[in-house]
Amino acid sequence: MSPSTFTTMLFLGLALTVNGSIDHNVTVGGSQLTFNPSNISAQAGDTVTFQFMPGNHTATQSTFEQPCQPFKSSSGQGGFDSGFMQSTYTIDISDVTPIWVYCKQGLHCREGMVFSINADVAGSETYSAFKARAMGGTVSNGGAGRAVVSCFGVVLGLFILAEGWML
Ligand SMILES: [Cu+2]
Repeated sequence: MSPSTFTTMLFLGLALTVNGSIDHNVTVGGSQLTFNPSNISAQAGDTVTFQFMPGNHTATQSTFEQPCQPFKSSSGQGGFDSGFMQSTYTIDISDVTPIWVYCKQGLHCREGMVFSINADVAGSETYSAFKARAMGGTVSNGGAGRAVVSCFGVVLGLFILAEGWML
């Protein structure tokens, strides 16, 4: 590998292991309720290491359909769950199937504390669609009400602003 490639990889925070796989570092929490970076692509053989900041966060696998619920396969098998962590937690990537992750602490998921691996770049199942779903934007059971209320708030705000200009 050329020195510039190596420098670029250091810049991206990627660590190349001896067998050519990459360990992706993801910071969980900190000054904001986020995973940082919030969406990555990873290859089979790579690992993802979550580094937990103080605040009792988790990295818990979910599904695109239910971002804030723990993953359960059709056969009833659960996904990974770091539990409430203070240090690091590493998962192995076995293929490029999208992996959806959230923080199960309090309302963190509803506030957008979600993460994805190999989400669609375009199309319906993107990271931003997943995050919107987590925050209730496209969910019909209860989430829609919140979106309507905030939309109403914006309209009301604009109306008050317009009134202010006219006076
Ligand atoms: Cu959290």
